[in-house]
Order: sequence, then structure tokens, then C-alpha cells
Amino acid sequence: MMTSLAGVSEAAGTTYQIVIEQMRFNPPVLTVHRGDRVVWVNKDLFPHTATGISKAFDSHAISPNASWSYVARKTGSYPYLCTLHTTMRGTLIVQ
Ligand SMILES: [Cu+2]
Repeated sequence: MMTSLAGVSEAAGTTYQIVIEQMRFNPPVLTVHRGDRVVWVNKDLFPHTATGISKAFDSHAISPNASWSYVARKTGSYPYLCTLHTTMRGTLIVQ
């Protein structure tokens, strides 16, 4: 079980958490800086993905109670969705 990592500072950058719960990414829009780590935590009872529409990143299926992390290396705005439930959308902004 992961504890909240939001805002925890590390030498390599900050770690942010996006919670997947009730078919939503929370927060739906997250702004980070290059080198920061983003952790998606699935609190639903079924798998989800966090898949960049531009394919910049792809978690593949994240099991219930599991998480997936990604270090943002390139600036830009990255809309993403869950490929298993395509109405689930979010945006990762890297500055
Ligand atoms: Cu999903």
C-alpha cells in the first residue's frame, strides 16, 4: 500500500500522485517540471491505463491497488486516456 507521495521532494525532482478512482483521474490536469516523477495509483476494483494520446507514455494495465510511475523528461502538454475506458481523460503538462 502506497502512502501519499504528493509533493515529496527528492534530489532528482518532485514526486506527484494521480489517484485513479471511480473512473476518474484526480487531479485531471497536473502540471510538473522536467525531471519530476508522476505516480498513477489505481484505487478502483478493476484495471486502468494511463496512455498518452501521442504515445509519449503508456502504463499498460494498472491492476487494482497497484501503481505506475513515469519520469517526465520532455516539456509539453500530454493529454492521456485510459485505453480500457476511453471516456477517462487527463492531461499531464510538463514545464
Ligand atoms: Cu480505465
